[in-house]
Amino acid sequence: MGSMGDDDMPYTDVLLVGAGFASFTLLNRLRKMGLDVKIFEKGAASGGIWYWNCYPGARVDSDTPIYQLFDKELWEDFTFRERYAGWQELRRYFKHIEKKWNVDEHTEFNKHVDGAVFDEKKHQWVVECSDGTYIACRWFIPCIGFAARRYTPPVPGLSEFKGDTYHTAVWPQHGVNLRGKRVAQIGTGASGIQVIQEIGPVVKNLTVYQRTPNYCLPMNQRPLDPKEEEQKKANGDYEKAFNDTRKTFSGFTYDFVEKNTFDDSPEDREKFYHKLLVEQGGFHYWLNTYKDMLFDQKANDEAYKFWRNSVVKRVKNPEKQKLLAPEVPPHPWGTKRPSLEQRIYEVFDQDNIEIIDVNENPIEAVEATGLRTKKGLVEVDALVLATGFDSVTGSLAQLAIKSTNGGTIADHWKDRLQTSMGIAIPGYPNMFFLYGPQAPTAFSNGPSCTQFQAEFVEEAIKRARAEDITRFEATKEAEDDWCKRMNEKWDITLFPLAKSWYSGANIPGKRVEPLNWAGGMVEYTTSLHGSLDNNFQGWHTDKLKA
Ligand code: N01
Repeated sequence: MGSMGDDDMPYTDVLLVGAGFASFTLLNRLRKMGLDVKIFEKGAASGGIWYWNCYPGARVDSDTPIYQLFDKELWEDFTFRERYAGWQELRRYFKHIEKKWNVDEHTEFNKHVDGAVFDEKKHQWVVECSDGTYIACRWFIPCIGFAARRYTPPVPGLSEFKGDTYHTAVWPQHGVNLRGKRVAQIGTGASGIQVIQEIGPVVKNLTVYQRTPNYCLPMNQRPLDPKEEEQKKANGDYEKAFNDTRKTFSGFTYDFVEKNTFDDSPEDREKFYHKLLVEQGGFHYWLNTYKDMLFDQKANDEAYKFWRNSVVKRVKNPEKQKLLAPEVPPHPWGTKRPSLEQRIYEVFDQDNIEIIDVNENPIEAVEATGLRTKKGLVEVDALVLATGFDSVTGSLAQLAIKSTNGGTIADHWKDRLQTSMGIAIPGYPNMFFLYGPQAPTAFSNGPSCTQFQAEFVEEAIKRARAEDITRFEATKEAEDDWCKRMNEKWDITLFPLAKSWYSGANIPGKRVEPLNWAGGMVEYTTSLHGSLDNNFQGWHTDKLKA
């Protein structure tokens, strides 16, 4: 960073990295305060994850109306067409925001931030981009989400494959025609399930290499009637839904019920499960269920049993039944992210689909024409890697953002993941990050989490400016306290019993620890705002000396 501190360096009050929900809501809030705000986005268009997620079937798993910014200016003249929006519609929505809020005026696309260093004399960040340019800013706010670093497992011989290889996280923007092809796919997470459901019916054959079955839930997708949605808006239903998200554990409109699993008789429990799983669909079976489901193994076993029965009824092939819904659950129900499906079990059951359990039959090698296990070589034309991300921490840790104490964020996290309230890090003054580690992030509806964090950032900057504070930094004590609370919340749940990307266990060699705040949205936002109201408790605040 040779040119740090140059007087002719471009300057902006706020630099937001990434052009998704988080940066758009911040842009609108902060420029209303008279601040000069810029967005740098490495992709060619806005949408954040919805720019990259364009694989067949990519679709969100939060329902309308809460998967959007809760701003009347935006929702009054945009109506989603389905209960769960697909990637094309989400891109249409981002275009709507761009137009309505003149986002382009503030945004540079194809602009990749590499790193940053803090100038102690000026209380500014100097940010370096991969095109060799620099910009200075008072506030530096990465909004790059939890899935900005894709993961490809070290399968031997991957580069030997002569067919086409596609990773779901960087699917070609122009699309891929897999009709009539022989396809192999590794991975059955949220992305993998959606791809299988979409391509299964059109490919010649599909071999799925599964490590862990996904406990999928019926999406109960349906088209939305525009007139009915307008009526809901007029009745105040949208505003009510947005307000409800503030009161729940995960920023959805519903929450765990105030009952334990065995408070109900077996008959009532069956009825209740049926209502959640079959009638309501979506995440109701996960987040609107008995309050002990994610804490008590026996309660969890009941939930698994009911879910398993529902799957077994849909899969006729007995071998596939065992692979998709084993009698003994490999991990407690709901401790890995369940995917929402529309017809996945019928598709899995098709004769042109084979499931290979890689625990029994590890992939020995990828060869020029296909994948080899001890069962032999499966020849394919294309290979889909639906193998996910170095989730939650990988996004920020890959950037060369220097601490004022020396080292990078990756160095700061060498011995343990540590942040203050999942929004700031000691040694990183005037920097906040949204939808990242140690926040409700992956346990929440994305727009809820980002907007509630944005409200905090807006308020913190407002108060800092009102008091001429130019250096605003989390304290070490606040960070230690948050880490302690992170572990306390996590340890009492069943989540530690799953090998999941929620805890880093999906990446060989990555330390296993809680990556997301498991204490719920309400306690989270109360902690954030409490720190400001309590005379900046947990923050060092300084002014520039004249
Ligand atoms: O990634 P994943 P994803 N050999 O990590 C498997 C959000 N999202 O891209 O479960 C064989 O979930 C791995 O196996 P295992 C959403 O929050 C949302 O699907 O670790 N298999 C797993 O099956 C989501 O949860 C939407 O044992 C290997 C898969 O690869 C998150 O992003 C859509 C392997 C990876 O699944 C991530 O989803 C898409 C190996 N060596 C994404 N290594 C919606 O809104 C890994 N796997 C719906």
